[in-house]
Amino acid sequence: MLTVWGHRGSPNVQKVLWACEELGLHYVLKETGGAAGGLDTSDYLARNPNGRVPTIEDGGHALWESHAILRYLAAKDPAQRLTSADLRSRAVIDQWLDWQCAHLAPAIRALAVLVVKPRSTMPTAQEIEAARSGILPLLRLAERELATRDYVAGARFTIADIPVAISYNLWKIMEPAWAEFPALDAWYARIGQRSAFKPMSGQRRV
Ligand SMILES: N[C@@H](CCC(=O)N[C@@H](CS)C(=O)NCC(=O)O)C(=O)O
Repeated sequence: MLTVWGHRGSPNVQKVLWACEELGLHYVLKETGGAAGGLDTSDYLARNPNGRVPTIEDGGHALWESHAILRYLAAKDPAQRLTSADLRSRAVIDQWLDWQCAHLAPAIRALAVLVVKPRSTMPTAQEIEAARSGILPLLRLAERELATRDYVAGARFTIADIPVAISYNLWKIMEPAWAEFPALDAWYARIGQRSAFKPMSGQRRV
């Protein structure tokens, strides 16, 4: 049995829960972080010295960092449904996982701290424009790529789709009227058909 520590409001936890659902894994979610707290206990820090969620434990082996967890779960699946046994195809999946983590997620977060997270002051129009200008080139890149294929890393759904979709969901929550990305919207609608998408259902969706 797999144990996941985290809470459903966390985008990084959502990635892991979504992958578990895709793979049909039985797991227990131990509510941690967010309103549940518990990230600073010695028990939790022994499993995850970084003190963040998600963390998993599988057969006594603890692992943290959401993308490391996605890679682990996908690689462990004998059928390799969410990854590829082919070295180059797997490297492309890794490329998009790293792109989301290094570029897209920080850009989205920069806007979220202005318009979603509680703040004592209203953000200025210039602050919002600056944050948008960090996101839009990245989404335009993704738009061009997704105009050429059905999924982020190729012709089928893989773990590369999960973080990008979670970031795109946050973008759509923050900018619901933005209509510049038809290929991204079509891909997101395609992904929304997946029954394993339900870990996201605690979040507002487009
Ligand atoms: N790079 C880490 C980031 C982990 C992270 O920052 N998690 C956030 C939630 S998304 C967290 O633990 N925040 C404290 C909390 O939720 O209480 C990962 O991908 O797992």
